[in-house]
Amino acid sequence: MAENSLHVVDPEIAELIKAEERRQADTVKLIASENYVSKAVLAATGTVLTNKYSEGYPGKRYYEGQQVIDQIEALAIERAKAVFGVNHANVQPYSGSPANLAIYLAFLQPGDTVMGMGLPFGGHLTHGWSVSATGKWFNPVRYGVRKDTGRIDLDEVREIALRERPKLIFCGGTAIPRTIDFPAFAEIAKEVGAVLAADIAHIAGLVAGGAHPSPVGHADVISTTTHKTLRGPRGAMLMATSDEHATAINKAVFPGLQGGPHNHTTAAIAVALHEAATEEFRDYARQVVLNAKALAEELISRGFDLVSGGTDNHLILMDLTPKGIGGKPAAQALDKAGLETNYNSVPFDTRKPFDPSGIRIGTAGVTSRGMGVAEMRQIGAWMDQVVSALAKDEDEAKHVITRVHGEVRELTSHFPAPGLS
Ligand code: DSN
Repeated sequence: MAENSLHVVDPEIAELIKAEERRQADTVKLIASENYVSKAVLAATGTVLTNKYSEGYPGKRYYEGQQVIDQIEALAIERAKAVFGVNHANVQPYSGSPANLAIYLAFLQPGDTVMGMGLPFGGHLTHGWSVSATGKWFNPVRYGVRKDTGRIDLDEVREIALRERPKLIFCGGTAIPRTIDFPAFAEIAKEVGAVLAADIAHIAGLVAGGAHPSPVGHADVISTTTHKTLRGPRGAMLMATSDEHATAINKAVFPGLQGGPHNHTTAAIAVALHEAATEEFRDYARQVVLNAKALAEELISRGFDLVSGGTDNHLILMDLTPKGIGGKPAAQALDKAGLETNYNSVPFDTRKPFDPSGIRIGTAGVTSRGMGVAEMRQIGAWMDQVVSALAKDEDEAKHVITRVHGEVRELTSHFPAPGLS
């Protein structure tokens, strides 16, 4: 009803949402952890399901009135099990960090040792980084990548694990451009008696779509957000194969860490998983990787220094040091030109995290818009033009940014983003 519409009730917020929609439509989204969800996922998110409390799990709740919610959550769980080939799924974690915290609560005591990839090497805060509760309340030990290859050295990981005897090992992270060797991590975890957690937040859509090996059968628990390459709402899931691990995880999520699940998000996760089970999604996942490889090749041909020399997945991490410019000013200039990335530390970075040497790029969003290899080559050229101009001269950079911004808007007008009107 018109009198209840957002525009009437709160025109200020309505206008801001419209402005953000316009911004998203006009921008080339290259943030590796973002995507565009479908109209169906958006529709499920904005529903009356937000009105309902459902502490507990399907069939065992602490509030009445769960006749419908139980069916929605059960459907989301079944779809997660089918898409990822797991025996158990918990679709309630509010997002990736709470999901990972639940793993600690399930398997560790405060002070126990956790091993994860260091944040500047591509790990996540919750893998035991010092500023995170996981680094303060547990004993973190870290692995990184080799300086010469930019890749994880599994011999080094094994050495650290044998020395430190962690109870929990995380593999996966937020800025890893290469395939994660789940079987090798599983062997190391088994050797030291650790629980292996695969954090596939970034690559979940690629795993679901068959474009990255699956951790199933190797990792004891799998953690993922649902909104990155998987293209669902802001949320998370935890998955396990064994009953024992699943029971520990379920108890940790509720009542260990969380209260009522966000039922509107659960429904949207179910919709996203329904979409992820299609052949169309498999094509998308394959294209995400092809696009990342094409963009990486273009950038390398233009003299950019890519960590590990390229990519196997959706993600590119570049060190801008050879271009004579920091990651932050580069990301800011690219954003002004309509190319949205984030500044990021690179392995062995000598600069601070708030002003690091690199930028991180991802191809999930552009692939969801239907862009392909030709567009990736164009985007690589634009990035080069903006960064090179910025490194040379501020005035010249202004002209280049204005020109590229116009060209970006022309390109985006031919590739409507899913979910946007
Ligand atoms: N913030 C996410 C990312 O951008 O990778 C990780 O939590």
